[in-house]
Amino acid sequence: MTEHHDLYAAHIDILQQRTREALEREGIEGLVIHSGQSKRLFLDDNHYPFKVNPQFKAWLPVVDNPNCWLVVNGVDKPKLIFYRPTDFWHKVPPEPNEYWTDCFDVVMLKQADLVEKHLPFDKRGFAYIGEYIEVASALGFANVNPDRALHYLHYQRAYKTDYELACMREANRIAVSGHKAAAAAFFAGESEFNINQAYNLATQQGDNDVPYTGIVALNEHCSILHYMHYDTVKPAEHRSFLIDAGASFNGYAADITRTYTIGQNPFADLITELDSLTLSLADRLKPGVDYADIHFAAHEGIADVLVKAGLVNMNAADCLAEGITRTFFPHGIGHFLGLQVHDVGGLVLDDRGTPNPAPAEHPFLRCTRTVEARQVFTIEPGLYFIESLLAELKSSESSKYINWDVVDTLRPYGGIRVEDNIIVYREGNENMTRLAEQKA
Ligand SMILES: [Mn+2]
Repeated sequence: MTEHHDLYAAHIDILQQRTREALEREGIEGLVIHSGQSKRLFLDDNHYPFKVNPQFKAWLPVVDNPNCWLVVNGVDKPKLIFYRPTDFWHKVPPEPNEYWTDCFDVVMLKQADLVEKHLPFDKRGFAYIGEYIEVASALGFANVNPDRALHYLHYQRAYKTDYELACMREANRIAVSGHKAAAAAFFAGESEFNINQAYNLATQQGDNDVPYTGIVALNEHCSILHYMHYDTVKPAEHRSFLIDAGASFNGYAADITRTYTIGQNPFADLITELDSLTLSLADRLKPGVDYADIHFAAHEGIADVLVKAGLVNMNAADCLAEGITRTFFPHGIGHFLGLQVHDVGGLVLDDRGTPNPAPAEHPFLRCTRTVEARQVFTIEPGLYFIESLLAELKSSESSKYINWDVVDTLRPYGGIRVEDNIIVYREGNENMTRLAEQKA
Protein backbone atom coordinates (compact mmCIF):
# COMPACT_ATOMS: atom_id res chain seq x y z
CA MET A 1 0.00 0.00 0.00
CA THR A 2 1.91 3.03 -1.25
CA GLU A 3 -0.97 5.06 -2.63
CA HIS A 4 -0.69 7.46 0.27
CA HIS A 5 3.06 8.05 -0.36
CA ASP A 6 2.37 9.73 -3.70
CA LEU A 7 -0.31 11.91 -2.18
CA TYR A 8 1.63 13.10 0.83
CA ALA A 9 3.42 16.13 -0.63
CA ALA A 10 0.09 17.57 -1.85
CA HIS A 11 -1.33 17.04 1.65
CA ILE A 12 1.51 19.12 3.10
CA ASP A 13 0.87 21.85 0.50
CA ILE A 14 -2.73 22.09 1.67
CA LEU A 15 -1.69 22.23 5.33
CA GLN A 16 0.75 25.00 4.45
CA GLN A 17 -2.05 26.99 2.77
CA ARG A 18 -4.34 26.50 5.75
CA THR A 19 -1.55 27.54 8.08
CA ARG A 20 -1.00 30.78 6.15
CA GLU A 21 -4.68 31.64 6.42
CA ALA A 22 -4.82 30.73 10.13
CA LEU A 23 -1.77 32.88 10.85
CA GLU A 24 -3.22 35.82 8.98
CA ARG A 25 -6.42 35.63 10.97
CA GLU A 26 -4.49 35.50 14.20
CA GLY A 27 -2.02 38.15 13.13
CA ILE A 28 1.01 36.01 14.00
CA GLU A 29 4.09 34.62 12.25
CA GLY A 30 4.02 30.96 13.02
CA LEU A 31 2.84 27.99 15.05
CA VAL A 32 4.88 25.77 17.31
CA ILE A 33 3.06 22.44 17.57
CA HIS A 34 3.97 20.11 20.43
CA SER A 35 3.39 16.37 20.00
CA GLY A 36 2.82 16.05 23.75
CA GLN A 37 4.47 14.50 26.77
CA SER A 38 4.37 11.20 28.51
CA LYS A 39 1.88 11.41 31.41
CA ARG A 40 2.64 9.74 34.72
CA LEU A 41 0.02 8.07 36.91
CA PHE A 42 -0.60 9.79 40.24
CA LEU A 43 1.89 8.64 42.92
CA ASP A 44 3.28 6.09 40.53
CA ASP A 45 6.22 5.69 38.19
CA ASN A 46 4.17 4.23 35.33
CA HIS A 47 2.82 6.23 32.43
CA TYR A 48 -0.51 6.42 30.63
CA PRO A 49 -0.48 5.31 27.01
CA PHE A 50 0.76 8.24 24.94
CA LYS A 51 -1.87 9.99 22.81
CA VAL A 52 -0.44 12.50 20.37
CA ASN A 53 -1.75 16.04 19.82
CA PRO A 54 -4.08 15.76 16.80
CA GLN A 55 -2.69 19.01 15.37
CA PHE A 56 0.71 17.32 15.31
CA LYS A 57 -0.35 14.09 13.63
CA ALA A 58 -2.21 16.13 11.01
CA TRP A 59 1.25 16.87 9.58
CA LEU A 60 3.02 13.55 9.77
CA PRO A 61 2.37 9.90 10.58
CA VAL A 62 4.24 9.96 13.89
CA VAL A 63 1.80 9.07 16.63
CA ASP A 64 4.00 7.45 19.25
CA ASN A 65 6.73 9.95 20.00
CA PRO A 66 6.35 12.52 22.80
CA ASN A 67 8.55 15.65 23.08
CA CYS A 68 8.54 16.32 19.34
CA TRP A 69 7.85 19.76 17.93
CA LEU A 70 6.86 21.30 14.62
CA VAL A 71 7.60 24.89 13.68
CA VAL A 72 5.42 26.00 10.76
CA ASN A 73 4.64 29.30 9.10
CA GLY A 74 2.93 28.13 5.92
CA VAL A 75 5.77 29.41 3.69
CA ASP A 76 9.07 27.89 4.76
CA LYS A 77 9.71 24.18 4.82
CA PRO A 78 8.24 22.97 8.14
CA LYS A 79 10.80 22.22 10.81
CA LEU A 80 10.49 18.96 12.72
CA ILE A 81 12.25 18.64 16.05
CA PHE A 82 12.35 14.89 16.47
CA TYR A 83 12.88 13.42 19.93
CA ARG A 84 15.46 10.68 19.95
CA PRO A 85 16.98 10.21 23.38
CA THR A 86 19.74 7.90 24.43
CA ASP A 87 17.70 5.52 26.52
CA PHE A 88 18.31 1.90 27.45
CA TRP A 89 14.94 1.54 29.21
CA HIS A 90 12.63 2.30 26.30
CA LYS A 91 12.47 1.72 22.58
CA VAL A 92 14.01 4.70 20.81
CA PRO A 93 12.46 5.53 17.43
CA PRO A 94 14.80 5.25 14.46
CA GLU A 95 16.00 8.40 12.73
CA PRO A 96 13.17 9.31 10.37
CA ASN A 97 13.94 8.21 6.82
CA GLU A 98 10.61 7.60 5.12
CA TYR A 99 8.49 8.98 2.33
CA TRP A 100 7.37 11.88 4.51
CA THR A 101 10.78 12.93 5.84
CA ASP A 102 11.72 15.08 2.82
CA CYS A 103 8.86 17.45 3.55
CA PHE A 104 10.60 18.60 6.74
CA ASP A 105 13.82 20.11 7.93
CA VAL A 106 14.53 17.57 10.62
CA VAL A 107 16.64 18.16 13.70
CA MET A 108 17.21 15.57 16.42
CA LEU A 109 16.48 16.27 20.06
CA LYS A 110 18.38 14.11 22.52
CA GLN A 111 16.99 15.62 25.70
CA ALA A 112 13.41 16.82 26.01
CA ASP A 113 14.25 19.85 28.13
CA LEU A 114 16.83 21.12 25.64
CA VAL A 115 14.26 21.97 22.97
CA GLU A 116 14.64 25.72 23.55
CA LYS A 117 17.64 26.09 21.27
CA HIS A 118 15.68 24.69 18.28
CA LEU A 119 12.65 26.93 18.76
CA PRO A 120 12.29 30.46 17.37
CA PHE A 121 14.38 32.80 19.54
CA ASP A 122 11.75 35.54 19.57
CA LYS A 123 8.52 33.87 20.73
CA ARG A 124 6.32 36.95 20.38
CA GLY A 125 5.23 36.15 16.84
CA PHE A 126 4.56 32.49 17.58
CA ALA A 127 1.72 30.60 19.19
CA TYR A 128 2.08 27.31 21.04
CA ILE A 129 -0.37 24.59 19.96
CA GLY A 130 -0.51 21.82 22.51
CA GLU A 131 -1.70 20.51 25.81
CA TYR A 132 1.16 21.57 28.12
CA ILE A 133 0.47 25.19 28.95
CA GLU A 134 3.05 25.28 31.76
CA VAL A 135 5.71 24.05 29.34
CA ALA A 136 4.68 26.74 26.86
CA SER A 137 4.93 29.46 29.48
CA ALA A 138 8.28 28.18 30.77
CA LEU A 139 9.55 28.42 27.19
CA GLY A 140 8.26 31.98 26.93
CA PHE A 141 5.15 31.57 24.74
CA ALA A 142 2.49 34.12 25.68
CA ASN A 143 0.09 33.02 22.96
CA VAL A 144 -1.23 29.53 23.65
CA ASN A 145 -3.80 27.66 21.52
CA PRO A 146 -5.18 30.84 19.94
CA ASP A 147 -8.90 30.64 19.20
CA ARG A 148 -9.09 32.23 15.78
CA ALA A 149 -6.33 30.03 14.35
CA LEU A 150 -7.71 26.86 15.91
CA HIS A 151 -11.30 27.55 14.83
CA TYR A 152 -10.07 27.97 11.29
CA LEU A 153 -7.93 24.81 11.33
CA HIS A 154 -10.69 22.75 12.95
CA TYR A 155 -13.24 23.89 10.41
CA GLN A 156 -10.94 23.15 7.48
CA ARG A 157 -10.09 19.73 8.82
CA ALA A 158 -13.51 18.56 7.65
CA TYR A 159 -12.23 18.73 4.04
CA LYS A 160 -9.97 15.73 3.67
CA THR A 161 -6.98 15.67 1.37
CA ASP A 162 -6.46 12.75 -1.01
CA TYR A 163 -3.72 11.50 1.32
CA GLU A 164 -6.13 11.51 4.24
CA LEU A 165 -8.78 9.65 2.24
CA ALA A 166 -6.22 7.00 1.29
CA CYS A 167 -5.29 6.61 4.98
CA MET A 168 -8.93 6.27 5.99
CA ARG A 169 -9.55 3.63 3.32
CA GLU A 170 -6.64 1.68 4.73
CA ALA A 171 -7.95 2.11 8.30
CA ASN A 172 -11.28 0.70 7.07
CA ARG A 173 -9.54 -2.23 5.41
CA ILE A 174 -7.73 -3.09 8.65
CA ALA A 175 -10.87 -2.68 10.78
CA VAL A 176 -12.90 -4.90 8.45
CA SER A 177 -10.34 -7.68 8.86
CA GLY A 178 -10.88 -7.38 12.62
CA HIS A 179 -14.65 -7.38 12.29
CA LYS A 180 -14.47 -10.56 10.23
CA ALA A 181 -12.37 -12.32 12.86
CA ALA A 182 -14.60 -11.05 15.67
CA ALA A 183 -17.74 -12.32 13.95
CA ALA A 184 -16.13 -15.74 13.56
CA ALA A 185 -15.24 -15.75 17.26
CA PHE A 186 -18.85 -14.88 18.14
CA PHE A 187 -20.22 -17.73 16.01
CA ALA A 188 -17.65 -20.01 17.67
CA GLY A 189 -19.21 -19.13 21.04
CA GLU A 190 -16.33 -17.13 22.52
CA SER A 191 -16.47 -14.66 25.42
CA GLU A 192 -16.41 -10.89 24.90
CA PHE A 193 -12.81 -10.85 26.07
CA ASN A 194 -11.76 -13.51 23.58
CA ILE A 195 -13.69 -11.86 20.75
CA ASN A 196 -11.80 -8.64 21.44
CA GLN A 197 -8.54 -10.60 21.40
CA ALA A 198 -9.52 -12.05 18.01
CA TYR A 199 -10.15 -8.52 16.77
CA ASN A 200 -6.79 -7.26 18.01
CA LEU A 201 -4.99 -10.26 16.56
CA ALA A 202 -6.51 -9.79 13.10
CA THR A 203 -5.88 -6.04 12.99
CA GLN A 204 -2.49 -6.34 14.70
CA GLN A 205 -3.56 -3.39 16.81
CA GLY A 206 -3.70 -3.45 20.59
CA ASP A 207 -6.26 -1.74 22.79
CA ASN A 208 -4.03 1.37 22.87
CA ASP A 209 -3.43 1.43 19.11
CA VAL A 210 -7.05 1.45 17.98
CA PRO A 211 -8.61 4.92 17.81
CA TYR A 212 -11.15 4.28 20.58
CA THR A 213 -12.04 1.60 23.08
CA GLY A 214 -13.90 -1.03 21.13
CA ILE A 215 -17.41 -2.07 22.15
CA VAL A 216 -17.72 -5.86 22.16
CA ALA A 217 -21.11 -6.70 23.58
CA LEU A 218 -23.08 -9.93 23.85
CA ASN A 219 -26.83 -10.26 24.47
CA GLU A 220 -28.28 -7.61 26.84
CA HIS A 221 -24.94 -5.79 26.85
CA CYS A 222 -25.73 -4.65 23.30
CA SER A 223 -28.16 -2.16 24.85
CA ILE A 224 -25.38 -0.31 26.72
CA LEU A 225 -24.37 2.39 24.27
CA HIS A 226 -20.79 2.75 25.52
CA TYR A 227 -20.25 -0.72 26.90
CA MET A 228 -16.50 -0.87 27.56
CA HIS A 229 -16.13 -4.00 29.56
CA TYR A 230 -14.89 -7.32 28.22
CA ASP A 231 -16.54 -10.15 30.08
CA THR A 232 -14.17 -13.11 30.40
CA VAL A 233 -17.05 -15.50 31.10
CA LYS A 234 -18.94 -16.97 28.17
CA PRO A 235 -22.69 -16.41 28.50
CA ALA A 236 -24.88 -19.53 28.64
CA GLU A 237 -26.33 -18.59 25.27
CA HIS A 238 -25.06 -16.45 22.37
CA ARG A 239 -28.13 -14.57 21.16
CA SER A 240 -26.70 -11.32 19.78
CA PHE A 241 -23.40 -9.57 19.23
CA LEU A 242 -22.78 -5.85 18.72
CA ILE A 243 -19.27 -4.74 17.87
CA ASP A 244 -18.29 -1.09 17.45
CA ALA A 245 -14.58 -1.21 16.74
CA GLY A 246 -12.13 0.77 14.64
CA ALA A 247 -8.57 0.75 13.49
CA SER A 248 -5.90 3.39 12.99
CA PHE A 249 -3.70 4.07 10.02
CA ASN A 250 -1.14 6.89 10.11
CA GLY A 251 -3.21 8.47 12.85
CA TYR A 252 -6.52 8.30 10.94
CA ALA A 253 -9.49 6.39 12.29
CA ALA A 254 -12.05 3.92 11.06
CA ASP A 255 -15.21 3.56 13.15
CA ILE A 256 -17.40 0.61 12.22
CA THR A 257 -20.31 -1.13 13.92
CA ARG A 258 -21.95 -4.43 13.05
CA THR A 259 -24.58 -6.52 14.80
CA TYR A 260 -25.12 -10.27 14.51
CA THR A 261 -27.47 -12.94 15.75
CA ILE A 262 -27.57 -16.70 15.31
CA GLY A 263 -30.25 -18.26 13.13
CA GLN A 264 -33.60 -16.84 12.08
CA ASN A 265 -35.50 -14.92 14.75
CA PRO A 266 -37.34 -11.58 14.95
CA PHE A 267 -34.08 -9.88 15.94
CA ALA A 268 -32.45 -11.07 12.70
CA ASP A 269 -35.19 -9.30 10.74
CA LEU A 270 -34.55 -6.12 12.71
CA ILE A 271 -30.82 -6.32 11.86
CA THR A 272 -31.72 -6.57 8.17
CA GLU A 273 -33.97 -3.51 8.51
CA LEU A 274 -31.26 -1.48 10.23
CA ASP A 275 -28.71 -2.53 7.65
CA SER A 276 -30.88 -1.17 4.82
CA LEU A 277 -31.60 1.96 6.84
CA THR A 278 -27.84 2.63 7.14
CA LEU A 279 -27.44 2.29 3.38
CA SER A 280 -30.43 4.46 2.52
CA LEU A 281 -29.35 7.19 4.97
CA ALA A 282 -25.81 7.04 3.57
CA ASP A 283 -27.32 7.72 0.13
CA ARG A 284 -28.82 10.92 1.48
CA LEU A 285 -25.36 12.37 2.07
CA LYS A 286 -24.94 14.91 -0.71
CA PRO A 287 -23.32 18.31 -1.01
CA GLY A 288 -25.79 20.93 0.19
CA VAL A 289 -27.78 18.66 2.52
CA ASP A 290 -27.99 19.52 6.22
CA TYR A 291 -26.43 16.69 8.17
CA ALA A 292 -29.09 17.22 10.86
CA ASP A 293 -31.75 16.37 8.25
CA ILE A 294 -30.21 12.93 7.91
CA HIS A 295 -30.61 12.54 11.64
CA PHE A 296 -34.30 13.46 11.34
CA ALA A 297 -34.66 11.04 8.41
CA ALA A 298 -33.15 8.34 10.63
CA HIS A 299 -35.97 8.87 13.13
CA GLU A 300 -38.49 8.47 10.30
CA GLY A 301 -36.74 5.25 9.31
CA ILE A 302 -36.77 3.98 12.90
CA ALA A 303 -40.50 4.78 13.15
CA ASP A 304 -41.12 2.67 10.04
CA VAL A 305 -39.12 -0.20 11.52
CA LEU A 306 -41.01 0.00 14.84
CA VAL A 307 -44.33 -0.21 12.98
CA LYS A 308 -43.19 -3.00 10.69
CA ALA A 309 -41.81 -5.07 13.57
CA GLY A 310 -45.07 -4.67 15.49
CA LEU A 311 -43.32 -2.91 18.37
CA VAL A 312 -45.90 -0.11 18.28
CA ASN A 313 -49.63 -0.13 17.56
CA MET A 314 -49.79 3.18 15.70
CA ASN A 315 -48.71 4.56 12.35
CA ALA A 316 -45.18 5.81 11.67
CA ALA A 317 -46.14 9.50 11.52
CA ASP A 318 -47.80 9.38 14.95
CA CYS A 319 -44.91 7.34 16.36
CA LEU A 320 -42.54 10.09 15.26
CA ALA A 321 -44.79 12.87 16.53
CA GLU A 322 -45.08 11.23 19.96
CA GLY A 323 -41.28 11.15 20.22
CA ILE A 324 -41.31 7.40 20.73
CA THR A 325 -38.39 6.81 18.36
CA ARG A 326 -36.11 8.58 20.84
CA THR A 327 -36.58 5.75 23.33
CA PHE A 328 -35.27 3.23 20.81
CA PHE A 329 -32.73 5.46 19.05
CA PRO A 330 -31.36 7.85 21.68
CA HIS A 331 -28.06 8.88 20.04
CA GLY A 332 -26.95 10.91 17.03
CA ILE A 333 -26.90 9.55 13.49
CA GLY A 334 -23.14 10.02 13.20
CA HIS A 335 -20.25 12.42 13.08
CA PHE A 336 -17.18 13.61 11.21
CA LEU A 337 -14.39 11.08 11.08
CA GLY A 338 -10.67 11.68 10.59
CA LEU A 339 -7.71 12.23 12.87
CA GLN A 340 -10.12 11.80 15.75
CA VAL A 341 -12.91 9.29 15.81
CA HIS A 342 -15.33 12.13 16.53
CA ASP A 343 -13.51 14.64 14.42
CA VAL A 344 -13.64 18.33 15.30
CA GLY A 345 -15.60 21.07 13.59
CA GLY A 346 -19.03 19.43 13.53
CA LEU A 347 -20.96 21.95 15.60
CA VAL A 348 -20.00 25.29 14.06
CA LEU A 349 -21.53 27.51 11.42
CA ASP A 350 -18.35 28.87 9.92
CA ASP A 351 -14.55 28.92 10.13
CA ARG A 352 -14.70 31.54 12.88
CA GLY A 353 -16.19 28.93 15.15
CA THR A 354 -19.67 30.47 15.47
CA PRO A 355 -21.49 27.81 17.49
CA ASN A 356 -24.23 25.78 15.81
CA PRO A 357 -25.27 23.40 18.59
CA ALA A 358 -27.40 20.29 18.24
CA PRO A 359 -31.17 20.92 18.42
CA ALA A 360 -32.58 20.75 21.97
CA GLU A 361 -34.59 17.56 21.33
CA HIS A 362 -31.54 15.87 19.81
CA PRO A 363 -28.71 16.88 22.16
CA PHE A 364 -26.41 14.03 21.18
CA LEU A 365 -26.12 14.92 17.52
CA ARG A 366 -22.41 15.62 16.91
CA CYS A 367 -22.63 17.41 13.58
CA THR A 368 -24.88 20.21 12.33
CA ARG A 369 -22.80 21.22 9.31
CA THR A 370 -23.94 21.34 5.71
CA VAL A 371 -22.61 18.31 3.88
CA GLU A 372 -19.86 19.11 1.36
CA ALA A 373 -17.50 17.26 -0.91
CA ARG A 374 -14.38 15.73 0.71
CA GLN A 375 -16.07 15.37 4.06
CA VAL A 376 -16.09 11.98 5.76
CA PHE A 377 -18.97 10.92 7.97
CA THR A 378 -20.19 7.94 9.87
CA ILE A 379 -23.81 6.90 9.42
CA GLU A 380 -24.89 4.79 12.38
CA PRO A 381 -28.57 4.34 13.11
CA GLY A 382 -29.43 2.11 16.04
CA LEU A 383 -32.40 0.44 17.67
CA TYR A 384 -32.02 -0.62 21.30
CA PHE A 385 -33.97 -2.08 24.17
CA ILE A 386 -32.56 0.01 27.00
CA GLU A 387 -34.05 -0.83 30.41
CA SER A 388 -34.05 2.69 31.85
CA LEU A 389 -35.52 4.33 28.73
CA LEU A 390 -38.15 1.60 28.35
CA ALA A 391 -39.14 2.05 32.01
CA GLU A 392 -39.58 5.77 31.37
CA LEU A 393 -41.71 5.07 28.31
CA LYS A 394 -43.79 2.53 30.20
CA SER A 395 -44.65 5.04 32.89
CA SER A 396 -45.55 7.71 30.33
CA GLU A 397 -48.78 8.51 28.48
CA SER A 398 -47.35 6.85 25.37
CA SER A 399 -47.14 3.43 27.03
CA LYS A 400 -50.46 2.44 25.44
CA TYR A 401 -48.95 2.65 21.97
CA ILE A 402 -46.29 0.05 22.73
CA ASN A 403 -46.74 -3.67 22.22
CA TRP A 404 -44.89 -4.62 25.38
CA ASP A 405 -45.07 -8.35 24.70
CA VAL A 406 -43.06 -7.79 21.49
CA VAL A 407 -40.62 -5.56 23.37
CA ASP A 408 -40.15 -8.31 25.95
CA THR A 409 -39.27 -10.93 23.34
CA LEU A 410 -36.57 -8.63 21.95
CA ARG A 411 -35.07 -7.29 25.19
CA PRO A 412 -32.70 -10.26 25.64
CA TYR A 413 -30.96 -9.27 22.38
CA GLY A 414 -30.07 -5.79 23.68
CA GLY A 415 -29.92 -3.77 20.49
CA ILE A 416 -28.56 -3.08 17.05
CA ARG A 417 -26.26 -0.55 15.44
CA VAL A 418 -24.95 -0.64 11.88
CA GLU A 419 -22.26 1.94 11.14
CA ASP A 420 -20.43 2.72 7.90
CA ASN A 421 -17.75 5.30 7.01
CA ILE A 422 -18.57 7.40 3.96
CA ILE A 423 -16.68 9.89 1.81
CA VAL A 424 -18.82 12.48 0.04
CA TYR A 425 -17.73 13.64 -3.41
CA ARG A 426 -19.46 15.99 -5.79
CA GLU A 427 -20.31 13.08 -8.11
CA GLY A 428 -21.36 10.55 -5.49
CA ASN A 429 -20.31 8.79 -2.32
CA GLU A 430 -17.74 6.18 -1.44
CA ASN A 431 -18.80 3.81 1.30
CA MET A 432 -15.31 2.80 2.42
CA THR A 433 -16.64 0.19 4.82
CA ARG A 434 -18.79 -1.73 2.35
CA LEU A 435 -16.06 -1.58 -0.29
CA ALA A 436 -13.54 -2.99 2.18
CA GLU A 437 -16.00 -5.77 3.10
CA GLN A 438 -16.46 -6.66 -0.56
CA LYS A 439 -12.71 -6.94 -1.02
CA ALA A 440 -12.11 -8.86 2.21
MN1 LIG B 1 -19.28 6.34 15.41
